[in-house]
Amino acid sequence: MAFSIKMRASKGDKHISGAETIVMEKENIENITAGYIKRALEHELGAPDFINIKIDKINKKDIIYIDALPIKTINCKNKEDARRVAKNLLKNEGISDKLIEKSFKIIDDGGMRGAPILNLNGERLEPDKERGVRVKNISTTEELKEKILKNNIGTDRTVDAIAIASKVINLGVIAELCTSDNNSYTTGYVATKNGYFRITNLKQENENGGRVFFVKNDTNIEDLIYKLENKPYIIK
Ligand code: PML
Repeated sequence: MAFSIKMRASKGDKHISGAETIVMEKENIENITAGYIKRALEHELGAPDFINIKIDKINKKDIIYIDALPIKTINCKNKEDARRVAKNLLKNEGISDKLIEKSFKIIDDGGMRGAPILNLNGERLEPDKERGVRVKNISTTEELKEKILKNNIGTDRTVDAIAIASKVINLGVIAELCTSDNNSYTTGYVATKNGYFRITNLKQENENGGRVFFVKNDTNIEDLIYKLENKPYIIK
């Protein structure tokens, strides 16, 4: 048996902290959980009003192991430059200018807990348009985390995001566009089958953040959402 551990914390009605992992031994649950609670309590916005810890047993044989997408950082001097880079990466995947504009507007408007799923006609496919879809049941190996952090390939946020991006692309999502909802974190990314492209200055400080998933028109949306939320993935 393995276990999925998830933490989310909020202050007022704002989500301020979240983390999750999959552990193979039940002996590790206590330590990880304590670390997550500490992380939530020490949040820069002050202690949360609400912390939710969820621990689910999962079958080891249900876990899918995949390689992380290759990570590349593209340094851009300003937001205009960064958005042009993001746009080109998305256009290469057959996403139209109009749809790219629409997706930038969604992330810039901010305020969504999850991500909308857009098909190539620009239609929103997720049933709950307020909430969007959240990718869950993911974990990165310690080796991947170390490789990213020790070699300065990315940050803690990269470690969390590479898990999401690698899982969604593995499940057939054409591309993901993301900027951080952290005020001061301005590096965002575009993920495609060709890699995880970190793009500096994809937003300016204090602007909203968000993520969008692009899928083919013939996607089986119920199946995709079920797997995005429930299928356990370990990214190595
Ligand atoms: C990066 O790799 O540096 C970009 C990470 C964006 C993470 C978005 C978030 O904050 O959740």
